[in-house]
Amino acid sequence: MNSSPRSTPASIPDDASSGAPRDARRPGAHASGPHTGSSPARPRKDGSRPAEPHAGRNPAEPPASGAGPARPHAAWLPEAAFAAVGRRRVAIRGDGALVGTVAAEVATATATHGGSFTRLESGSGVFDADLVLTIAEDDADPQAPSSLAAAPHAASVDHTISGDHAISGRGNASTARNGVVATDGVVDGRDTTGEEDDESFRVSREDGAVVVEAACDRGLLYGFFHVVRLGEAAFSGPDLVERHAPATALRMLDHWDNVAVHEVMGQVERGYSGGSIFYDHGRVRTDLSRVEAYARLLASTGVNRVAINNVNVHAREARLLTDDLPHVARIAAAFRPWGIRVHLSVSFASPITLGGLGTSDPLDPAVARWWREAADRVWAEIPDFGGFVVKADSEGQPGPFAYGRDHADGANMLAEAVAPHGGLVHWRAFVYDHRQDWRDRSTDRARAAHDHFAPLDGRFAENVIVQVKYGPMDFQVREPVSPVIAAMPDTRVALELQVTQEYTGQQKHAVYLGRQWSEVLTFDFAGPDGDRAALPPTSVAGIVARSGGIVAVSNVGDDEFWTGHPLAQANLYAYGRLAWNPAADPTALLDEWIALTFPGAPADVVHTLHEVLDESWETYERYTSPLGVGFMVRPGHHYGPDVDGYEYTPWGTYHFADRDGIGVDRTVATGTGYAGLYPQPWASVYESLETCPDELLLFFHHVPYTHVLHSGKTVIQHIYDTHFDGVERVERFAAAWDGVAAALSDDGGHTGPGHAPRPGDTAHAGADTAGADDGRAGPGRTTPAGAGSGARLAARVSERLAEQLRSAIEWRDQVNTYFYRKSGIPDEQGRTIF
Ligand code: GCW
Repeated sequence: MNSSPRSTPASIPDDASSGAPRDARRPGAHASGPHTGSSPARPRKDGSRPAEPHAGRNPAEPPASGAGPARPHAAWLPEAAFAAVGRRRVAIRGDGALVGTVAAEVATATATHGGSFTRLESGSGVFDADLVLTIAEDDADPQAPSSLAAAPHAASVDHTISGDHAISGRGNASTARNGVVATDGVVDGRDTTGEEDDESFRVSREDGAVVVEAACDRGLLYGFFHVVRLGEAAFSGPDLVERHAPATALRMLDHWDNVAVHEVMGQVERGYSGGSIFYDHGRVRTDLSRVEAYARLLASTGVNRVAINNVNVHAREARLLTDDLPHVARIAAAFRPWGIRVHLSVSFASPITLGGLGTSDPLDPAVARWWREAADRVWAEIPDFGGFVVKADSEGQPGPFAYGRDHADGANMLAEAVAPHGGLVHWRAFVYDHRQDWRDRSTDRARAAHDHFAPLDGRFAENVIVQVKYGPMDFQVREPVSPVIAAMPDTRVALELQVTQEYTGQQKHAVYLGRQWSEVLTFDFAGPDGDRAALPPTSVAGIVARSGGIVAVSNVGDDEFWTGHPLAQANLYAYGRLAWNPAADPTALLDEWIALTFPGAPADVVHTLHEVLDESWETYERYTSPLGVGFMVRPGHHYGPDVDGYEYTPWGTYHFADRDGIGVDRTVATGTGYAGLYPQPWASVYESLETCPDELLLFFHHVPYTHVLHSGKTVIQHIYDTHFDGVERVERFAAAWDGVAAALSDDGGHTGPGHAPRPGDTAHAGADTAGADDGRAGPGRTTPAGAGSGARLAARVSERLAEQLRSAIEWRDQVNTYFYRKSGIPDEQGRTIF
């Protein structure tokens, strides 16, 4: 059993330097509000439409006057990604704030690419357009294109989370000829918390004309981006009817951004992408256009909640809850047009530090009153505020333990304060003793969250969500899925992932995490034999989607490319898409990201991007800590190898390597008993050496170096082989990138920030010639304004790959040498070990 952590502040030495240059400070312009509409333009002979004047502008785009080189990269929403929609006659009908957002997007796209758009009055009946985006109307004419759909939730859906596949023959009455219904995954076919607006939408295509219909404006926004993602494919192929809905109502990103630059952790704790988009050296930024651009990117992937400050709430940050509320309101206003609600991380000691009370005891009526009044003030300022995120009694953060109370006492007191406003409390389960004695073999950090939280199941208030990291330790490259997720059936449980690559290469290494998250989400507590793609209620996705949702720590900063490593954008993209549809194929999502971000890129560039990223998670695993044992990183900043870095520290992260063997005995029979925290059959699967999967062997067992894995290799030979192979893979990635970098460098268009067409910008003008919209500056084309961003992106990736290779070699040599010296067993292949 773990003792309660003490509440002295954690001091984490950190000599990490930020992974990205700090020069990316010039934000782009932002959308100027809903477009008022225009009439459809007459088609040209080639089917395209002439451009029209417009008022809207994509927030990631620079002002027309042109900005310096540090304009934020357009990421997966460059202008060219809107070509298919922008070339068409688009009609929008309906009310709601977010309909205005969609209208502004369509106005920009059609003006750029030569289409047209019309904003229709509610009630207008038949209209002629290639794409209709409409809010469902109760009295609609059943024959009109806009009323192809009945109520979006009318389709019956299995009691499972379904993947993004079409379910034949289950559609409701429809005029479409080949009626099919697709769902991205709705549990029981309904919004599972009842708290959100209906976010679903229905898409139908008849003779190439597409209708997107949604009950609410949020659904229309998601439906619009769905069509953008599909590009031309949205308008071709057989007629169909599909319904799409998110698997879970709560799809959230947490920021670990500090308002003041923390002396150890900097502006963004575990941030590898420059400064914060919200704060700058003690202030909330005045110019939030970068936040608006970010909100737009997130909305296009389906994220709908953002917590804007670090869960380690220091003195300056605590005041976001009080003095800074007007600024928080400004941030909320930047997110609002994109359907995203803002949350704050709060300090449990706020009644003392901000309120001047003598205590923050959750059972003290004065404390409860202080929180109620604080919540009232927040919601008075921000009526759609989301709620509070709390890290309590963890790594030095204050919490209820100081008063002999437990986590349910603490969370429920806050829950009561926010309940009148429909607010949520995200209470983190990342609680362990970070002051343990390495000599004490009975304390197991992996058990801690379960030991603290499972006994509290059923005691948390309705609006408390217990937020659980995917693994029992701390975002390692490989961990078993946390047993806490299945241990609290009467509690709303959210899954927490880490998009910021703290332990996975810090955005210096190209590591696509979509495959890891997919493995976690599809893990079935009922056993290994189920159909992973079906995501039953016993799967991680099935459990969290029901009521808790999915949360991740963001990887974004004020860097030109948003994420330091430009290819780390793929992680942010895949996170949003997987939170919407946990059954999605992560490799397909990667390809989707590549296609959107590098539209029109030559095949070898596309191929290389795929090669570098697709199995990069497994590659990183190969050259770092083996077989699930974890850590072996430099303490404090967590970058680079240090096999014994944590071995004698109080943090509880050990590998126990000696001359004979390695690994942590977490069995029930002879170890810490952690394996027994899983339901059957997993408890037995992990308990037994015969059945424990190789990749988790050292997490669950201490074995001799000569232990033979299921793969047929000994543990020691596996360590050598994977480390040599991991480096060879990175060498191949770097060489492949070198081969295509020039293709990107020649080309400012498709990788650069989107920009409005300007006279002389022939690569974009008109965009009505096949291929012209890809922005490639080939022979005879004028290099578009913004040229050079492709070169900068290529150079940034090259520089990062060089560092990845250097670091991977260091990992390989330190890990191999360490285990060769410990074990004395040579490499079968006689390769160089030091
Ligand atoms: O992974 C650890 C990080 C801390 C972080 C903590 C947490 C915000 O090293 O920097 O603190 O997890 O999740 O609270």
